Amino acid sequence: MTDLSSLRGDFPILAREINGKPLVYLDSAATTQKPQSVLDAMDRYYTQSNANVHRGAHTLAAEATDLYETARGKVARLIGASPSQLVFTRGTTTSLNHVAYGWGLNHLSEGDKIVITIMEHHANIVPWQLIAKHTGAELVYLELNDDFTVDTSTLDQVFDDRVKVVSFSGMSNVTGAIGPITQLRDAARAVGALTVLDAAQLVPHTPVDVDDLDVDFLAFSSHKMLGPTGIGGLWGKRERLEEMEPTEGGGEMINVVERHTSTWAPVPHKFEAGTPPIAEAVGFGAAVDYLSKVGLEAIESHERAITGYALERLSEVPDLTVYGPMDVTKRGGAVSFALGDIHPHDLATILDQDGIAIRAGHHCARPLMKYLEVPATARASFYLYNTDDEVDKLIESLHKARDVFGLN
Ligand code: 7TS
Repeated sequence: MTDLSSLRGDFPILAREINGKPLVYLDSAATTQKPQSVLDAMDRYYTQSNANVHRGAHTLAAEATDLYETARGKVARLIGASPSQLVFTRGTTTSLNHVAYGWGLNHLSEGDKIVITIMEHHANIVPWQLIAKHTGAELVYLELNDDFTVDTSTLDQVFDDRVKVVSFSGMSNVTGAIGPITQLRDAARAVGALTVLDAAQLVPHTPVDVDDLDVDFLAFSSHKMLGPTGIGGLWGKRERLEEMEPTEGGGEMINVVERHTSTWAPVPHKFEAGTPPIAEAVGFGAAVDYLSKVGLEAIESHERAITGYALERLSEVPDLTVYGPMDVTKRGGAVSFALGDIHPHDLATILDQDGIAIRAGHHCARPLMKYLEVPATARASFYLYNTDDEVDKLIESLHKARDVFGLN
């Protein structure tokens, strides 16, 4: 395993105590903690260079614009993309809504099919439900295999020339299962459909190159990859972004505005109406610098090792069920589980007394919960700053919970 323990000191919050115990932060699938370099970059921006971007000729405006566009370049480079195809959005949710409303609304009609999977986050379900309602297109789900990976045995039945868009997660935020990206992309392409990849849990954890992925759109969030909230990315193939309508109108996104008509600024600005999140972009750029310095390969290898260790230790806990692949090559570091009949919220509360932060609930994936026939799960999720020692503390606390709830 790549030893990344020395970098814990870069994250000030990890020195915190919760309920008199050292914080064990196992909720990075929800949002990650931020290194000092990200906090400093944002602070520096506000103390030294704050101004609005793309307007005005004064020095600060030029500096702010330069910092904003430099950040775009950094984020684009991380995914092997051209900055001119990288739109800054509020995050994955907004990115997927841009695609649904900007592309789907104008390209789908009655009889068309939108294919998604049952393991999607609500951000990749609800926008498509709305577009299906607007256009008369049908929303079709792919289901799961026994090991929680997407069942691709039905592709021949589902994929016909009515399928126009296939939108799916690169990695489930609940089960950790990695999506069958190549298979779904090829099946989509064979029927002339486009592919939209929800990469919220992929870009932070594994090297991503848009040329290799060869999907049409890719959506991700800064706050899940050490950056601030309020910003994320939407990458798209050039022709797709060109044919996509803007979903928000206003300043920054126009070329010429007449009384009754307007023309658009070139992509990506066409999709960035209004004053953008400038300090957030700067922080996002600093987060990318940090991730690049550590290396996505090293991060992936560290997470795979710690997830493998966690799965091994969890399987020693009586009455514990893991909802997700047990094979670490088929999954990432979000590990959902149930402990006997203890409600996940009660479990999370007990663990919090030991300073351990896990998430409990439906994880914005209610259709998946229904499919798994559970109301909720407990979820521990790992990132580059987590250690085996923290896994041991989680296991110890789970044994304690068994005592408290009389499972022993
Ligand atoms: N898609 C996936 C796979 C996600 O995990 C999330 C957020 C989103 C989309 C939405 O991202 P946002 O940044 O726009 O909110 N997932 C979670 C989670 O698992 N717990 O809290 C947020």
